[in-house]
Amino acid sequence: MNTNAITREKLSAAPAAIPVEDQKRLYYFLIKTRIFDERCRRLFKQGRFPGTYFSAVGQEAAGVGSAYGLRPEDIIAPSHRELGAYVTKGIPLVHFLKQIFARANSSDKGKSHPCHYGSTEHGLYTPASTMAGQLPVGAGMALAFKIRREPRVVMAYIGEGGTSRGAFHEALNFAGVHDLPIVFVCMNNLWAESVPASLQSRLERYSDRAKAYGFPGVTIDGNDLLLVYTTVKAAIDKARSGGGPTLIECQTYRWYGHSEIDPANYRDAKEVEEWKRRDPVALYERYLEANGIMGSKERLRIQQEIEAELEAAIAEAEAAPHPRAEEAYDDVYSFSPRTNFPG
Ligand SMILES: Cc1ncc(C[n+]2csc(CCOP(=O)(O)OP(=O)(O)O)c2C)c(N)n1
Repeated sequence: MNTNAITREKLSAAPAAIPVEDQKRLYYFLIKTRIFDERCRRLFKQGRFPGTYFSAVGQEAAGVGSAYGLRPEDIIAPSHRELGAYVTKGIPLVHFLKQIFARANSSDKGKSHPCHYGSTEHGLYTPASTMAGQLPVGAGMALAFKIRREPRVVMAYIGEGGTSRGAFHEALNFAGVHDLPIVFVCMNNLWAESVPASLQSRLERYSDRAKAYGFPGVTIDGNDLLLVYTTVKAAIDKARSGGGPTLIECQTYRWYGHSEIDPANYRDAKEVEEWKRRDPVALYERYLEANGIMGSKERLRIQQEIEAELEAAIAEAEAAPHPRAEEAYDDVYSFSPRTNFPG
């Protein structure tokens, strides 16, 4: 049950319909996500920021490929591990870093979880910690788009663990009944903290959950970047043109613990090794090379460019001021608990 038994080694044959420029751009976002994520893990281990960090290493193709077909005016309603989608939506690295370092000039003024990013400017809805809570809100935003006749789409993410929550089912039911312009992407990485997928559902495929709500569900290899892009893009286009919701399950894997404070010793080392052999980045690099789209020189140049942007972003974020203790209650209550308790 739920073993993510993908045997295919090769990346899906690139549909000729994807222009080479897009295939290169997809690589840029893919490698940018990997470089940034690995660096954040290091920064945490170096004690440069408090709390913890939720890595999405191993899941980059699903994050990047699913978001690449979005337009700037579309909205992402994320769970907690969608870094690839944010980077692809064009959010600058410094934006995340200011939040990670809990600085006063971050979008949450240093008050939220390091990985619960949000950006009104980029159409990123800030998730709460309650699993699946983002889905009814996403459905509500999709309803607003439909009522206002705006050709906008909501991309709502959920882990396979989160599909056990009532809010998941309420949101999908509502989206199905009202034919909402929303795409649900289930990131099935086989583990919800230490709970295996086999203890979340007796279904073989999480996409089958869509059947109960009257719209299509599809399961795909989430480590196949081009397959994720083409599948999700078709669902986005359908949603935008009034065709209603789709649920897409991306089978993938997180390489590290639930967060950086989790040694993940509940997993079999062989399972981890098997998935590392299906590294979505290496898989795509081999594809680019084999098809003469991009060689190692160009890849190195892109990586160096990203490293330079990252260094500057880290320096800027670390130099930013911390919030002052007196500001702790600001924007939290409609009154000031320091001076103005009601009643
Ligand atoms: C209602 C609720 N229960 C438990 C938690 C603690 N929690 C945070 S993430 C997580 C695992 C979620 O698993 P999944 O949805 O599969 O996403 P993944 O972490 O694998 O990306 C849990 C149990 C929570 N935030 N909210």
